[in-house]
Amino acid sequence: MTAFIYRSEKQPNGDWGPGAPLEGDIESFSAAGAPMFYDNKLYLRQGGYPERTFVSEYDPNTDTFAYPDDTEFVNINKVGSNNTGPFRIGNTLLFQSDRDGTYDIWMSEWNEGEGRWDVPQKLPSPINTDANDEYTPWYSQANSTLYFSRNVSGGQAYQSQAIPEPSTLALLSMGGVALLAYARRKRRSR
Ligand SMILES: [Ca+2]
Repeated sequence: MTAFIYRSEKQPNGDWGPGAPLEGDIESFSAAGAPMFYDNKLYLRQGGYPERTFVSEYDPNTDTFAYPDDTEFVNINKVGSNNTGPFRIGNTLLFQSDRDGTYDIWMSEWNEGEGRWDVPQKLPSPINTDANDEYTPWYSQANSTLYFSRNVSGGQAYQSQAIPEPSTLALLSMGGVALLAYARRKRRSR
């Protein structure tokens, strides 16, 4: 069975139009999870387990999506673990992975010379915890904030503050000098 990714376009009157599946070779790819579109590339998760990240090239001339490929994720889709929930901003890719126990948020930098994402680094504490799952990273440029989920009792959303850009997290991961006021604030549950 194939799970399609649908899209809906906003109408002139402000309403969302009816959903329609993406067209192109992507039609024969069984996708799962929320995709992320960036710079004419659709980052998505293949259905089933383990969870792996793929990318599909969008052709604006034909309005079609190519069959997803995972070649550039050779360092991301580690065998024996789940690696998905991709969020790209610039040349930084954030994703969730359980390659080191519980789910954590990892980051990787784009390697233009090799045409693939570099060996990822796990974001430091207090973003990640050994005891709980952290996933679904989403970085907001508007307020320089990383949003993510942590699976604790009841489930809660977290945000970390004062991260000028995701690549700054690499300095923290490597134990570099942290010039940032670096804090976590738990959002009120509703
Ligand atoms: Ca964790």
